[in-house]
Amino acid sequence: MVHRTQYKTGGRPDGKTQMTMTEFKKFIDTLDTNKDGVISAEELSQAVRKRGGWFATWKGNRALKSADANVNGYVDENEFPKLVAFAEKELNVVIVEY
Ligand SMILES: [Ca+2]
Repeated sequence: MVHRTQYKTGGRPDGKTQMTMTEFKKFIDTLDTNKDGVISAEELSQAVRKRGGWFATWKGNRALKSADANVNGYVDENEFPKLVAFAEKELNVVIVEY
């Protein structure tokens, strides 16, 4: 197992934001603006919009569809791995596990 401690969060040479799974869960909590415990399509869209980009809303809706395995409009704990994949792809976040 490789510990990539040489980079601080946000300081990666590829410009991506690096965070641990724990940090990522805290980050996801901040996306849950109405605190109902699930990330809705709108909340995910807001997250993408915050990161900028003129096509952010479109991407957010599209990403949620790919993350929302049981197509109920929300991403729950069971779908968390897909949320991780979404963040890595769309939010320039790299999750490091240790
Ligand atoms: Ca919510």
